[in-house]
Amino acid sequence: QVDVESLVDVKNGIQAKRIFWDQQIYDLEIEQIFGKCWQFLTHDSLIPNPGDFTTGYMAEDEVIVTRQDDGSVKAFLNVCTHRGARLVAAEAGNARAFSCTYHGWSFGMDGALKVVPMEEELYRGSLDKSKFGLREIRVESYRGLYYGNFDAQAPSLNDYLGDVKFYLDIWMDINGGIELVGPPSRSLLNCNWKTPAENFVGDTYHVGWTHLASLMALGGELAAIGGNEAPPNEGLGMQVTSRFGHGFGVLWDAAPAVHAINSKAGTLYREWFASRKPKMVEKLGAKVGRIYGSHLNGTVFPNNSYLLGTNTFKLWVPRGPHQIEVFTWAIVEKEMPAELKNAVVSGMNSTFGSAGMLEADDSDNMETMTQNNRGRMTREGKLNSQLGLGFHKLDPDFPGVIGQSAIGETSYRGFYRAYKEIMGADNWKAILKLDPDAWKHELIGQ
Ligand code: UNU
Ligand code: FES
Ligand code: FE
Repeated sequence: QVDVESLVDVKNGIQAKRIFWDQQIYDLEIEQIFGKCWQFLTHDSLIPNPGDFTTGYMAEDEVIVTRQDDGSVKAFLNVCTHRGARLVAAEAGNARAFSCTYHGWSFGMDGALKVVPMEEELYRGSLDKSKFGLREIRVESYRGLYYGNFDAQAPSLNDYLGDVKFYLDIWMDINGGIELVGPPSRSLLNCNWKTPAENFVGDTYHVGWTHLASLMALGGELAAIGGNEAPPNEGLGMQVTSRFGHGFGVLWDAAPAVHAINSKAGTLYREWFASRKPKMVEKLGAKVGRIYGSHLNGTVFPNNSYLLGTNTFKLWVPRGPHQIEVFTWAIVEKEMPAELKNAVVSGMNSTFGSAGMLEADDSDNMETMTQNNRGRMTREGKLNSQLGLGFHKLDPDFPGVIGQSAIGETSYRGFYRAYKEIMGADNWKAILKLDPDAWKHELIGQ
């Protein structure tokens, strides 16, 4: 039995260290978080045509996502309804039907059970095929991104994204939108899924320290913060958090600042932002339009993270409490010329791909944060996310709760506030009954 109340102290910015370790907490997360929240599946650009499919995971459940003849997208458990073997082994492809490797039951792209070998002769009319279609999963999309949800009562994806849609639109909706470039690289890390999710939601503190050597070697402007010789000035950035835990950090005007100043990719990328930015400013005003061309690090709760500027798109798939499988795609803007798209993809791979320099920098921290909880004294400990506590504001131009500095833990606190609420709730109805502004007061403490 998990005492959810004891896991997170919202007011004081404290979490129990055992959230990275205990099997019972993990089991409750599978029910409460992954059983109720929207989980990333795929993007339009990865399954453009009827019959296209991709396979993946919603937490530990294996899923297939298929493009229908009418252009819509459906998702199913990737599990044969006969004796339960995995249905599709391929990672992606185009198909008219899926046949199980075990006895050959075959399903259409719409999930219906179509063909049962020797059905007449063996079942003699006794099998009701209409009752053995694939188990369908609720799917909704936002700006070409598809997410799945196991809970019919969950709010729409639109309502779930809430305040962060405003910010996602700045890079997903204006101009031609984005594409994800696959197939995703996949790698195993021996860490709890929340260690990278919280890092991407709000950790700019580590950038100049953990990534010192990589930033210097890469030779972009961000090398200037390497070593943390002085705190960044107040104007360097901000953090944002929202009701259901989604959040991000901003480094103003620093989108391409990881990439070498005089490299071909760096030059193309800087020119791209310089040419597109004026349109954004015209549309959104100077204050909001500045988000475009800034470096963003964010997480869509619970386990879907992204970096804009470094253009990595991540899914941290849990594999028990102490391991994840990382899926990494690259983000490109649709209207970028092919040469720039290629440069962005290769820049992403050298920074945040499976063998990327910054990915490797982070991995050791994620793994020790998890594995040192083998120690019984260690896991009795606490985690501190008090940076910038009390230094929040509401801003009429920026939805959500704003942390007023580039380096702070406002979006950590927002992430864990939502985590606690969803972990402890009987169902979505109970969560949605709450005053829709109560979360802000809880975070800001007034
Ligand atoms: O590691 C990160 N989250 C990061 C790296 C953030 C901004 C720039 C580079
Ligand atoms: Fe942050 Fe040690 S200084 S985990
Ligand atoms: Fe990092």
